[in-house]
Amino acid sequence: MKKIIACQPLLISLFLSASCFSQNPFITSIYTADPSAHVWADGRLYVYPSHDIDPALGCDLMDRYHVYSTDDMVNWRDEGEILNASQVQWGRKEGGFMWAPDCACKNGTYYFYFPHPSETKWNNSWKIGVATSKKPASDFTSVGYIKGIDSSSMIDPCVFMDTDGQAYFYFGGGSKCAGGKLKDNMVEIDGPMQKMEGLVDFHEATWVFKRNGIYYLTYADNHGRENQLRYATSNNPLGPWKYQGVFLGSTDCDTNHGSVVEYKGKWYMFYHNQHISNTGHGNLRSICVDYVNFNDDGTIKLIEQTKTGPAAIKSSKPDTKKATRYEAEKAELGGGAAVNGNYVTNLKDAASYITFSNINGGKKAGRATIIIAHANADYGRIKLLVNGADYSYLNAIATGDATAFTGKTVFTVKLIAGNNTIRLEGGGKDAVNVDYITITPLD
Ligand code: FUB
Repeated sequence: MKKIIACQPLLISLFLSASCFSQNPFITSIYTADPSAHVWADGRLYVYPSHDIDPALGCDLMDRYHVYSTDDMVNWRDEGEILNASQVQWGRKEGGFMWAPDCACKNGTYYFYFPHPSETKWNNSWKIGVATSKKPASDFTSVGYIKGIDSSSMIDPCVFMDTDGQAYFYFGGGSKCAGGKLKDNMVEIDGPMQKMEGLVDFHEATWVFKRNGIYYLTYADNHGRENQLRYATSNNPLGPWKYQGVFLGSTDCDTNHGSVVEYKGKWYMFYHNQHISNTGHGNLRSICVDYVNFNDDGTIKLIEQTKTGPAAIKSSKPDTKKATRYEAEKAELGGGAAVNGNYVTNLKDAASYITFSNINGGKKAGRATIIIAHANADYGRIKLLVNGADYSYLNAIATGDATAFTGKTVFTVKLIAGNNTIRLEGGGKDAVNVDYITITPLD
């Protein structure tokens, strides 16, 4: 078996989309759900979703969060993993159950709020954890949880920052929704939490935003096996709320969960469906985005769920960075993976692998984005290991033909300084052919 790797520096766009539309789902390399979107002071829009782990076991195995950002609504940057259940000191010892999160920013500190149980009996021990960072999408440290709130089924935190700088905290599940003020430290509730009055058929997934002086509270209902999103309005961030109806129909998942945000003059709805996994009501979900349109009286028109997604808006500066390309056919191969001309064929069974053993991490450890260029007729999966750390499965979306190398699976990891090893293993779905990988430092 050969063990030679070719390195060749090149300048590429990190995020590959040549389309004028984002396409839905817009994140395809891993499964993501429950997107909370925010625009921060650097002018980028950040999405904080939860991460469905493949193969799914209900929502039990969800144990980490990735973040994505954009400045044009089409080219999305994978910012990498920001928190793992193993880093939550007070968390359930078995891990898992890192459900729908949210993020807020106050005085230059980013506060990441995430629901997670503290006990094996997860459903009675929910807490809302907090992790903080000086950056929007990296270097988060778990700092504890919000004290003194209900632990039974109370999930899905949402933090809304009003225009006067007051932060409000909401959460809810199991048909109960509560809200209250946050103290300036952003980790303690100021006064009692209040039941949100006026919501009809509330299930979970609270999101609050403000437009033209009207407060909106959106939430998932209990509709059949496929929840819808409903909303209510108020002239007060803590209600009482006036019920307004359904504004996002079922997306074909059991669950529904989303956020509404304004970016560069347009309003967007982030939500999830299961169009990639197509497992029928499954827990392998993918995040999508479409326009939100309002009527003159402030009510929301029913969201049109599209395959194209929104159009690109002008980017402030092109996101180009220096990438290094490593040819797959020059890496170490085994278990059925074999060279075919200038690419590697048959990455399929768990035993098959491609090992790139001299990936250059540069002078300083940091985040780097891996792009795997692949071709496969049907849906494939690739297991990714970096320096032995198992990132589990990435999706290799079908390119329609086993020689059409249009597939780009994008994923951000942490590399150490100097030499790194990246190993791709078969994922047991359709055979994947790999042409090359590129590595682009992010930090
Ligand atoms: O993703 C896990 C859970 O499913 C979320 O917390 C709920 O809102 C539902 O989407």
